[in-house]
Amino acid sequence: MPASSHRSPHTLTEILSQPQVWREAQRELESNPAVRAVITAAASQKEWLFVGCGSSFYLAEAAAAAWMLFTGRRARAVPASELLLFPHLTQLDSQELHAVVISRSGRTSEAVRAAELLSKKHNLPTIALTCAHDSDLSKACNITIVLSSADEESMVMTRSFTSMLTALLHLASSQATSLSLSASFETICSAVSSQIHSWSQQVQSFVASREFADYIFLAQGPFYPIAREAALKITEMSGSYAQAYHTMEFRHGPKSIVGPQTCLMFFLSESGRDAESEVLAEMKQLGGETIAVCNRAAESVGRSADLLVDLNAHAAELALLAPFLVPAQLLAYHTSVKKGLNPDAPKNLTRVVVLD
Ligand code: F1P
Repeated sequence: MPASSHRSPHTLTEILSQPQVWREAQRELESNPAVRAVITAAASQKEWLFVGCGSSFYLAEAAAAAWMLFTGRRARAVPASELLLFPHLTQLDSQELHAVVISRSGRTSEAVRAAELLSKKHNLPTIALTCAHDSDLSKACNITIVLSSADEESMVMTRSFTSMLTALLHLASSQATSLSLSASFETICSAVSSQIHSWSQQVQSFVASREFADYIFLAQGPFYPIAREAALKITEMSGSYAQAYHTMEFRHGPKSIVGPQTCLMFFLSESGRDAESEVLAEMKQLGGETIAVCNRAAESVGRSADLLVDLNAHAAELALLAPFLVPAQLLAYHTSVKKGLNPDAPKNLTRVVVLD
């Protein structure tokens, strides 16, 4: 397929801007007077519900997992549509429940309607997390956190996703007794800033020299929502078929798809790395093309990876969630360009889904 002559002015620029935007968004978060109220609520509320649509739902899933690991409190995530169509499945009757509704635009109809259901019908304290000022979402919530520095022109979510996730991780870590995020934050920003251009070149070369029929993203624990977002990114930007699985689950049937035209991206956690790395080695043996996204990985990981993206930063495990997404965003972008598509204007998509 001829490479496109089109170079997206927005999407790649915004992907590459993430380390700096993470710093700006963090300053914006810290300067928001509403954040103190959120931290106070985080200390008292027993159970948390994170809500979103599309990428913002996978962001909600990552935030819920990290919230439980940081705070020890129950946290879960649902797509806004489930709240609207099957509210009883979400068990909203707990008065100890605190909700966070996530929406880059603050205009997604399902997200706004879910916020209204939570705050007005169920009288639950509801926080809006968005990149837009004066949104319909903020009108439906008690507290609003805006990260306008993380907003983007691109149709798909890239830096808005990682910046809002980082903000939620910081709020969660304010409750943590043992785990700390602040010590890792600047280390992560510096490590990504110094490597992101090299990653982009390595991913572009990897994509240029191969033909893939399908894409598999594998992760465990709090990294699994990152795998789900990665699969959505390459589907949105390049119209490619992609699936996400829990790494160990992939052996139980789905691995039958693996062959030379299968691209498998592994997000290696620290907690489960040994078991996850065994799956990586097995899929390499089966003939798949493998990308390992990791941090300070053992040499054996490098031997099983056709492309190794090692952050190589002294950082807490949960601080890796946002930076691990960057190589997947770059894979999606370079695949789209190679297929002659325009990542800034993906087929069939609108920036916001507004329903009648
Ligand atoms: C949610 C969303 C995006 C998706 C596309 C359409 O937007 O579903 O996740 O990539 O842009 O909208 P938002 O509620 O976060 O603004």
